[in-house]
Amino acid sequence: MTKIVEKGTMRVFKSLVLLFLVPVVRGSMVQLKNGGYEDIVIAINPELPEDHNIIRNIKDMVKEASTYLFNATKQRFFFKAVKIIIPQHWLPKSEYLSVKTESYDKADVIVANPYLKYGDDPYTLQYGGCGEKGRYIHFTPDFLLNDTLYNIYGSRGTKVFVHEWAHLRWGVFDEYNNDAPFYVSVNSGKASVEATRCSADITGKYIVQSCTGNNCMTRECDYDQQTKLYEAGCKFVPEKTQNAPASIMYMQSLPSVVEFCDQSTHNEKATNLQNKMCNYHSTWEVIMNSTDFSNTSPINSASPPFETSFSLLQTKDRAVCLVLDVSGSMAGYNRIKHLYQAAEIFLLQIIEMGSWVGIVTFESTAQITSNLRQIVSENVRQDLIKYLPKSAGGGTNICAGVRKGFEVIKQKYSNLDGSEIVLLTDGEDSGMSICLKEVEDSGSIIHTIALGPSAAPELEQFSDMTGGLKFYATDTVDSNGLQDAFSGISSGSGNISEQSIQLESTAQSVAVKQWMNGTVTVDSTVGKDTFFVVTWDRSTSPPDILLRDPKGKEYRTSNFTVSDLNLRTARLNIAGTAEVGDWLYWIQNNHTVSQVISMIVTSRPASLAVPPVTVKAHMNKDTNNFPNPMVIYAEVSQGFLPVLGATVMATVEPQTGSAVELRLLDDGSGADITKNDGIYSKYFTTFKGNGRYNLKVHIQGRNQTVRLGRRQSRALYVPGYIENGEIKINAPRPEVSDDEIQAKLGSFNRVATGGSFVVKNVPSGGIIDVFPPCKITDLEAQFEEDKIHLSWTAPGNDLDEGQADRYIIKMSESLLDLRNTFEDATSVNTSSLIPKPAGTKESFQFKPENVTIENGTIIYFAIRAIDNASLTSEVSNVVQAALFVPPKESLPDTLPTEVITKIGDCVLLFIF
Ligand SMILES: [Ca+2]
Ligand SMILES: [Ca+2]
Repeated sequence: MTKIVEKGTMRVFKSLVLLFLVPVVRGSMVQLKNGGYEDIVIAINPELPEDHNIIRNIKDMVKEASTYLFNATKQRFFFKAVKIIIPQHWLPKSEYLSVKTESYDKADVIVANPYLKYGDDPYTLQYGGCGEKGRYIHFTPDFLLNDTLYNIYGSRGTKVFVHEWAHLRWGVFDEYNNDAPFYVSVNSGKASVEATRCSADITGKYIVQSCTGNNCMTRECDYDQQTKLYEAGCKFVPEKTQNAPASIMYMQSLPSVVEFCDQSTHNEKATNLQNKMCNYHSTWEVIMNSTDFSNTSPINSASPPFETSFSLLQTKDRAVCLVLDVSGSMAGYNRIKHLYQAAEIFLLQIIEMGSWVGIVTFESTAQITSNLRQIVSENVRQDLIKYLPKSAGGGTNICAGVRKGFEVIKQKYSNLDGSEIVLLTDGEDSGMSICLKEVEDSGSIIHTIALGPSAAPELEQFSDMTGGLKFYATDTVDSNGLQDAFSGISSGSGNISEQSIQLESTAQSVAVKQWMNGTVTVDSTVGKDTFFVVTWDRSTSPPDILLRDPKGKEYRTSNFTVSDLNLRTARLNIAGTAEVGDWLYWIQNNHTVSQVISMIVTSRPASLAVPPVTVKAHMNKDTNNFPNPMVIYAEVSQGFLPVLGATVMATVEPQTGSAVELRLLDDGSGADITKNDGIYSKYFTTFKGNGRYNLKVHIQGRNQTVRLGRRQSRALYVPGYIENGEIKINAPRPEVSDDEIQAKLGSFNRVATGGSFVVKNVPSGGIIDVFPPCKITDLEAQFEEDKIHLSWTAPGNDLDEGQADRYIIKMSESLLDLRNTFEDATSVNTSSLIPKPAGTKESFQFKPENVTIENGTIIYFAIRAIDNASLTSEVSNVVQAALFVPPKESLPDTLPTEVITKIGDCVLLFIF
């Protein structure tokens, strides 16, 4: 009886897991209408010098790609309308429109220099699961301008853009693998080493090249006696003329390649990310599963029904109006004081120089308290804070506030395009819907901050419709919710060198005469405009503060500026560039009762030349239905380079109940799809009820932290071609020395808010276990003499948290049998195997029974974990253990020694 119930639960969960994979749009505003993609945003980085060839080549690329996409998707999709965002400093032209709600930060495609010149590989930042949308496509200006790169990536439009678009839009993965370029295959009893590729019909030779100066030699690859695969440096060089039409996700540059691998052409044995992430399904099957596919039908036409149209939008000065709720409820819980403290941080420390700011307050009616003013000096900032509200009373009329905010923007601009409203409210307002349409059509971006448990549930709609940010702050004083929300509203223009960066935001309740002590590291990438802010919540005078810089210079309470309005904030602005290193602080509560003390530190980049370390944190979706799990991501980078080895702690604060702390990992297990890519991930399952939740992350890097190059989901850099029997090797991909890409970053501190999300359908009362262990994605297998050695990262009881109860390991001679009918495969005796806590490396050795291991033996393995509620994880990645004895005469003499002459970017090979 119980068993049946369990099985039922499992089935429900399985379907939920599928639901969970439905892609979410974040940032992107792309719409799909009758097969045509509209509102694609391509943004040019504000640092790039004016060059109209960039615009011309973007247009050519997308137009060409539209036809190619149309054919590759069997007359289903094309690119209909594209917006290109042009930097503010480029000379204005009459045909440029102004940006509305589009921004660099939310663009689908960005054009930006690589940081540290490490090549022009186009790539898509993609770290969700199979079928989930990517973040953005990155093209370098060089890639768009330098036509000689055609030999390497193929034509921009017909090839590369479609390859990257498939990553971005449909969540498919690469079918090559630079980390595992070869695998062993057995065909009709004969074992061979094959290049990781799709389809397997693509022909070529295995070539290794060595160069002295301009003289290069090539020969066929030898086997590596250790790995039993080809030697290091061996490359699969394809024939230029092929019959195989697939696949775009493998080698888009081959002239014959015009299709995605489908069920019939797919190579499920290839050791690539597509197979691992998408359960050995082809890219075309994943595309057919997308909502894009189910929402469209093929178009009866030989070419796309419309040529791609382009509009050019130019960025202008940032204009922001704070629209602040001062209704009666704001008087409770010290809300109006917290609002003041937080808005003051925004005006004095966050909003960028040159921006325009106005202030509106509202209750039943709305009032302009400060007209729109440009931040041209510290004096303007100091002036503006005088107009922040200090008292509350009256009803709540959100629409009145927003309309007044629009009025303020129109003091400078004839329309609202590209302006921003920061809307803060704690109240319910049933009348909000009357201005919904007005807000949607306004052209203004609305960032919303919901304060306390009663803020209008429709509030987030304003953000969703206009592409604004969403924040939620509780009244819990020691979570700094409001300050973090205001600190998170920096410009989305991509002008990172102007932006304020949060180094610390921490608070705690401190008993009478007790201390709050801590360290904040100022790293060399920041240090300009550094502020240390101490707030407290009860006493009328500040606590005793001692702050010591890395050189020993001390700052005391008397060095801090304390407002005489009893606003419970003490602020220190460090002149010039703050000293790099550890800043230590000691703050004593000298009040007669315990009170909450907080320390907030912000700074700006130290120089234009060195990009600062930045953090972007977010959940995998904005709204979640229980019991779907969620995933927390934090992307830590310097420029476009991932930052590795950082300690990343996420704090998730629910509307009711205490906050949950989780450590995010970049180890390629559980929710983290790629190891060492600077994307730190973790499942979130500890739901504490329905309503809003708030995400914040703390990042700490200690000396071991390094930066490292290369992103996944790139267009393949083709090593060369064989054309008419002649081997043409491309210039090797520009490699960066280890020193450059593994620079020591030193220590650093960062805090980032991940905004808010909403959870629904959490049952009231106790929650039964609904989460199985997560899918194991890093199973590895090896023969060790007559034994098999398996290793993987332990999942938990609930996805990647806790500890599983037991493992089931199965083996088969067929990869797909393990995926499709795991239960029917031969079991491995795991009675001696007890799961370790989630995240621990597991290792298991055994002697397979009834198997003769000889040359050409390939056995596939897969594993599932079961928790103490008998919930079973999905089937893991399937791995092979292959015994392959390379032929003795592995260096054939059929390919003679060759001399190569370098001509331009291409290398010609003459065979004598
Ligand atoms: Ca990662
Ligand atoms: Ca569980």
